[in-house]
Amino acid sequence: MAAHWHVLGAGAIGCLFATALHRSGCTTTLLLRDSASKSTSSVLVQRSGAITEIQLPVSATGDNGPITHLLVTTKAYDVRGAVAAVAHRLNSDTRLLLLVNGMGLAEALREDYPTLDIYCGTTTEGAYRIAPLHIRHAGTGQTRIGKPGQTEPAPWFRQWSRALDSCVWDANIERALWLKLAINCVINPLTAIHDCHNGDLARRPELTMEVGRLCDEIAAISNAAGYVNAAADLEQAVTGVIADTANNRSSMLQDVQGGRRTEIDYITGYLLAVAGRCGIAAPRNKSLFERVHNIELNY
Ligand code: KPL
Repeated sequence: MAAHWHVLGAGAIGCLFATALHRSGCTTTLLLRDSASKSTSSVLVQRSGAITEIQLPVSATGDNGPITHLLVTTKAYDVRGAVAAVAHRLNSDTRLLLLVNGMGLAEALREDYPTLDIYCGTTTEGAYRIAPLHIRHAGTGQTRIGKPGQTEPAPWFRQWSRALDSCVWDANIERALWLKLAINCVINPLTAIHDCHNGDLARRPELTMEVGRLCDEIAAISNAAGYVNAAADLEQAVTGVIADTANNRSSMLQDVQGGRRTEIDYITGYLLAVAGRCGIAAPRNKSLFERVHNIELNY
């Protein structure tokens, strides 16, 4: 029987995956802080100009039904609070899949809920929120899912591979998460600080030089932390993502433009913590970290 997924974090990625799972035959419920006594909500997904409306069941986080499969797609800084709001609905059989920016949160959740079965993922699907429960699916990407130390896919994974165009089980998910973190450490703060599209990092020579210097610094940290493969391919990987997402505004730039808190603590902040533990100096990343925090202070 298909698993029943509850989705915590009804932003762009949450709505995209909730509707994809629903279309593939899984019961998929959106968890909302306040469901206003509604039993369903319509989610609008815009693709190449066409809009599809999908009715999804909704449940208030404070309701009581047990949750067997929980997908968490909130902002990084909301993860622990959001999971705490549904903790009374979780048990030792619950599978939790964390698909958020940054790193460090799976470890935090494992400490908060030692008996919970926690998986991690990363995606390059391009989705943007236009309005509450209204998203644009701008580009198909790949989703990688795994659990540290688990080589075989989890039983529920088959549904995910059916639901998404490209979804793989990654036996070394930590490496994938680190590479994504490294890419975000370069693109997100630079675009937020310079108020530019991702593609400008390849078009403006002073920014392209800074991309190179940051990649060198992050490669040294990656090496020291044991992510040797990520270190070797980093600049190529970053340049590839800049080219593929040239017309995008990074999530951090969107947060800054919207006057919202950014995820810098979970992206560059996590990298700096690893650099500190490994005894590697990271002045360029430290400077970006401080500059993004200064922008937030001036909202
Ligand atoms: O993940 C992203 C983000 O904006 O958070 C990138 C890959 C930089 C695409 O914009």
